[in-house]
Amino acid sequence: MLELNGKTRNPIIYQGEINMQTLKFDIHGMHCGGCTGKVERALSKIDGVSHVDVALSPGSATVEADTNRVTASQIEAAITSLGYQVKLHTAQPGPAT
Ligand SMILES: [Cu+2]
Repeated sequence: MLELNGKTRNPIIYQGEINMQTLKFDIHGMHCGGCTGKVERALSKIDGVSHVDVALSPGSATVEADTNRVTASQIEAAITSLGYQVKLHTAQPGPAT
């Protein structure tokens, strides 16, 4: 809706709306600080990503991103292209296995 209190609002405001989310990824294949640094640098460069924290053991990345500008699968693709296996870590409890 572009009307608020009878005033038409600038659509630019809506285009610029941000949706910050913290995404956690499990990463396999990193074996040293060079690997974590490589992932961290690659993810930091992605437009919409504001903060990246990569851990070596267990391999994971915590990414704060504006999901209106970048999707989890784009981040996954960036990690995959470096040669690592990655899976979006869901915080919700899954079915018991
Ligand atoms: Cu390494």
